[in-house]
Amino acid sequence: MTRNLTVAAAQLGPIARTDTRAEVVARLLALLDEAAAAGVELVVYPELALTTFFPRWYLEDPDEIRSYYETEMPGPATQPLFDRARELGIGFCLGYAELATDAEGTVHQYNSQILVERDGSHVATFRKIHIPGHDANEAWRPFQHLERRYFEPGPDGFGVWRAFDGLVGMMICNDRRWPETYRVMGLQGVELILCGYNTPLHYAPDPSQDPLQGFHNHLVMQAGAYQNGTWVVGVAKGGVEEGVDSLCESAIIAPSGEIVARAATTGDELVVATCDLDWCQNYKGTLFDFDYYRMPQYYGRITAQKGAVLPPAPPLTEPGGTGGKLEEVSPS
Ligand code: CDT
Repeated sequence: MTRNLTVAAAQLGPIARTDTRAEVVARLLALLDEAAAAGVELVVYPELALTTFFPRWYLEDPDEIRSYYETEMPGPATQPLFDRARELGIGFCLGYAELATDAEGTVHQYNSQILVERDGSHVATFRKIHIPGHDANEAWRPFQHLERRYFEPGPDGFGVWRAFDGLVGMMICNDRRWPETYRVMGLQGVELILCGYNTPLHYAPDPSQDPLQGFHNHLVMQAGAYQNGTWVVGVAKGGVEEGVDSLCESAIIAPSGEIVARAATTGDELVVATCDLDWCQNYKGTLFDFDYYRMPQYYGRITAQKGAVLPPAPPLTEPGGTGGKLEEVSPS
């Protein structure tokens, strides 16, 4: 049995600080047209796909900060994307910075992804949960990663929606590094996880990780896919943007954990794969049959605590003891 869905990761190269929404949307439309010609049914764009990755700067002008957010989706600049996608019968997932006003009138700043069905209907808006980086200006860094200044964690958790004839979930960039992200969706039967990312190649707190960025990116998504029997689509905005080099390597990963399609360039590129959603059952119904094999009675710490709680340390010295060290034995 097969339930095939042809999906595209629509990788983007750099977006300059001066690029207008109209210029960016024209690039999104070009990828959408290419997707239509390839028979794609769902196009996944990256995180914060409408602007440059502004958290790399400590911005102080409120008007400039506000200029990076969308107050409506679609808005005037993004309406052409919604219109063309509906005409073509293609669904899409788009990352953007969102200003959302709640019922009490409080304005929230989220790092969001919208999912739109092939008929143009709104499936869901997901707001990033694991907000990385820092919130204060850290002048020692060659560039900032101020997501914790510009975004608050999404309030809704990791949902899974019936869409595209399957069960679809979303996560954004740093969310992909956390196993709980996938498992919470796995426990809702997820078959396809959509993830946009912006990952600078340089990690200032520990540059020894720089050459491993590509490895870690695929490692976490491949493990999450396999351990939960789901497809994962990871889509980069990468290349050298405003002097900062970011990872590309967008990939579509099968429930086996194998990469079935990946980007070859560091620019705008469409990566296409036909995903058999029924392949998920090979894993969900065997090795990762959660209902049969999981042992949640031993997983309480996962939600009961946040940081690690270490076992008690042995006392350094005990009367007549060695403080845990083996006594030296002199050769006889
Ligand atoms: N955008 C985003 O979430 N990027 C992070 C960088 C972490 S380093 C501050 C990522 O996980 O790729």
